[in-house]
Amino acid sequence: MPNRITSFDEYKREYQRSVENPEAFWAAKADAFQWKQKWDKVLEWNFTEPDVKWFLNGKLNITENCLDRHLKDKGDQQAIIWEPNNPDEKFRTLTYKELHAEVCRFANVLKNNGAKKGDRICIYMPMVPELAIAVLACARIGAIHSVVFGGFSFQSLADRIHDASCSLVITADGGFRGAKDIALKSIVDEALLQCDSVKKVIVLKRTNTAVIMKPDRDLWWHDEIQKVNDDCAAEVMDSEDELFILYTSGSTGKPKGVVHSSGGYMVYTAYTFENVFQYNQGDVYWCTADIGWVTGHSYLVYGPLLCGATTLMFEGIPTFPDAGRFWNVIDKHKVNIFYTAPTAIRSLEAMGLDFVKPYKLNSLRVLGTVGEPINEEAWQWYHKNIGKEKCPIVDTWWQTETGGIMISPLAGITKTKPSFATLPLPGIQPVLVDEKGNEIVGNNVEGRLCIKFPWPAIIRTTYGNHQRCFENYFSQFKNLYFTGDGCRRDEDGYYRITGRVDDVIKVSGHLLGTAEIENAINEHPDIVESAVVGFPHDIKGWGIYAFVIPEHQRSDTDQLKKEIIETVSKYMGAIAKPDKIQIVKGLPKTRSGKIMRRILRKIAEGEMSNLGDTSTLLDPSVVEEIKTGAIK
Ligand code: 7RM
Repeated sequence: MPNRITSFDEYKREYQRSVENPEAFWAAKADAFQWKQKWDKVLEWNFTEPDVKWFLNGKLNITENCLDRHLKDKGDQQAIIWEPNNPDEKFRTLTYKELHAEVCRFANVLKNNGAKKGDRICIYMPMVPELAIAVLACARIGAIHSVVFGGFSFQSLADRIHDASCSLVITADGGFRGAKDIALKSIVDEALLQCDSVKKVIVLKRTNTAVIMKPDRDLWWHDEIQKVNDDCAAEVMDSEDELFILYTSGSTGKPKGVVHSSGGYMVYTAYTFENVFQYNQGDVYWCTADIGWVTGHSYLVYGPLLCGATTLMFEGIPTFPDAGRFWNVIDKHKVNIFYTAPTAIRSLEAMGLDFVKPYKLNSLRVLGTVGEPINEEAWQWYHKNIGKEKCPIVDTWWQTETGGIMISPLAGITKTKPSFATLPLPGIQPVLVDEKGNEIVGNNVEGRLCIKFPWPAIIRTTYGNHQRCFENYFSQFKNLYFTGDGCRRDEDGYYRITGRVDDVIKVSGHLLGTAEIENAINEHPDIVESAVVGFPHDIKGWGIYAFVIPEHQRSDTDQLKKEIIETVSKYMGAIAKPDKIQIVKGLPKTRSGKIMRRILRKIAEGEMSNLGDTSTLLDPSVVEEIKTGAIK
């Protein structure tokens, strides 16, 4: 493998090269792929508009690199191992040859239904192989996929379909998750009452849930697939042609469509996959993320397939049929590399070691985490009980907007330190700045984490609104990409991400905007105003604390709280349900009417005595009332 780093000295040399001559560095990495036409310039960029282009005028199709390129040598190797929700159902495998054929067939289905290059296609599916096939089929024909996590509600789905004017939706009758069966198609039906851009809906049969098929619009996957063959030439894509949109929460009430392009994303996800996990040919690799999140895009589908890996896809949840399921699947499929979220580790730790003991876990070689800071205790538990003190843990820091892993150990190469993401990958130039944007140099310092030079998978725009991309990420600090995270650099130059410094919270590793949750709460007819903040939560990392003002006094407060939770589920999805709801008469506001969230955060954290400066409060008595009623 020409791109493989094998020692720490080599990492240091590669890092040095990547900073001194980024263009030569990335051109060498890109050379390993199949291009239909080579690029004529490696990089053009400014962070002021922003405008970043990689591998200019290069032509490619990412699916040829994920699939066709591997057919000769590993056509019969497993590309995907699929483990169903219910362990009694038989697992499925798809070789590279089979996956290639399925992707081509479904790409032809899309074409038959009018889809073409540049169209936006929404995918709202359970974690079955057809989800990966649908994603790749879009990429095959140059349609831009927008995957929406199957746990989002009809309203979240409608907003996302509408924002990108999707012409087609791919879904399933339903999806299995643990003991539940989610009726996806009926959620799509409800969403589409608000979206007239959608001309066709393709429905996979998975749960046999009864569905209503709308004539002229809705089609069964199994019928459509009968009408096509498996021959489908890959569309020629420019490096900078859009590959996908993925919505992510921000400080405003409306999620943004993060746009990634083809060439740079391909080079970066493959390079980081191979190096961070030190993937060896033949290894079975398992990333537990849903494809509805960026981790599933980059490290379940694209990164592994680009590297010719065997990637395991799991339909279920960690606690079904019991809390030993992850460990059971690891033994069953002899998983070598396991990548999951700290929140999952903490919740399984809380269930006790009896669920771990029956399993050998001796196939494991590398462990990884992603999504939020991992506390030292959870790290040690994972290291000792799952890795048997033999497997390096890669704590990978990155974002939807970065496309791929940015700061992380290389497994077995970088010396790890619990709760540290450690060092930047080659090509990544992190800087810490103070509130004014002055760079904080040296070690043993803390600041806001920014990146000062582009990498190939950097966000290109926010769909339909480039100004928003600038404002969100490039306007705070001149000529820097701002991550929204706080960060410490210790005496060894190691990075430790301390958490968000803006109005978004990471709940069980999922990014949620507080304003978005407030909007959902305010949909309840009896609520006039609300304010949402995070509070530290043992398992989820952060929990959701909502302060709500009802329009009139209601004596049935428990019922009201229940309705608020239902409203949030309905408008956003179950992941955004508040953990604590406090009914209040007023919110702490400044004279200009701004809610002082700083005060609410302190109260939610239980720090009543030290609320900081409250002199600008319009009505200090409000704070006293909130303090008295605070929920422990
Ligand atoms: C991949 C993903 C991004 C935010 C990011 C951080 C937090 C992610 C880590 C982490 C500490 C980590 N994309 N985050 N990984 N914090 N250590 N290893 O999660 O767009 O959904 O979220 O997640 O706050 O800014 S994301």
